[in-house]
Amino acid sequence: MNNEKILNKAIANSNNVAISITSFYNSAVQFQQLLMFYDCAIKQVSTKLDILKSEFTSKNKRNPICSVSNRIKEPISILEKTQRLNINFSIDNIITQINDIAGIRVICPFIDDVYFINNFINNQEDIDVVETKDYILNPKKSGYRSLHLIVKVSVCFSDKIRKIPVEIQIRTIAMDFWACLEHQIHYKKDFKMPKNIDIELKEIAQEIANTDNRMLKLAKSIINFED
Ligand code: 0O2
Repeated sequence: MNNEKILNKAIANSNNVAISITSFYNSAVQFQQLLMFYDCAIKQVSTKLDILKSEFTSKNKRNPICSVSNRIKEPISILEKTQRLNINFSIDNIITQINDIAGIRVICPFIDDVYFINNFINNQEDIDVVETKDYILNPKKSGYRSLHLIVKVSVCFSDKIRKIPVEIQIRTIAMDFWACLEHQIHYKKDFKMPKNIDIELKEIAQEIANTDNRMLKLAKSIINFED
């Protein structure tokens, strides 16, 4: 190959590298902006829950919320989910097909408080509840209990209002206790859990649910939940 040909090939290759770096950079910028959208939606919902907490505190009323936490799904978990759903890892697919990139978890004292928070979320003008999964009424096969809402939060940006999906998990302290410990026990995903462990975990979930119901009954004999 003469020098001119080698030079031309090098230029062509460097153009390809430049193009792929540019497209990688553009995707990275888009991805970062996408995560900012989710972060803003989390802030909007969290602020509403904070205001609710402040209102109850100022009125000296019992608080229906113990704690609120949030997370944005790790990029590696987003990638795993696209593979599980058998879709390409593209910004468009992430926006339209994955609803739990932004997650908020609300922990309540009693089961009735979970449904109070559910009503509160359903009554917000800037939040559309698009799906409700009641794993309290219909627990998962594992024994997992929680109320999951997939919502779209209308967030005002400088150019337009965007509807950002957020998954809100609402559960009692008792349900959270089981879910956190079960998650730790199931931490090693590649380890095949012996069947008896799963059976026992499910039984424990039932015992905890019975205790949760007894606590609610007890509380209702003392506290007026409608108040
Ligand atoms: P993380 O760490 O919370 O991000 P999918 O959303 O497609 O994965 P599905 O069944 O449609 O699955 O969603 P669903 O039922 O709303 O539940 C998803 C989330 O609920 C999980 O999120 C967990 O947080 C929680 N969850 C569901 N089942 C169990 C369970 O058996 N044990 C525990 N400890 N948690 C559970 P991620 O994305 O898996 O994890």
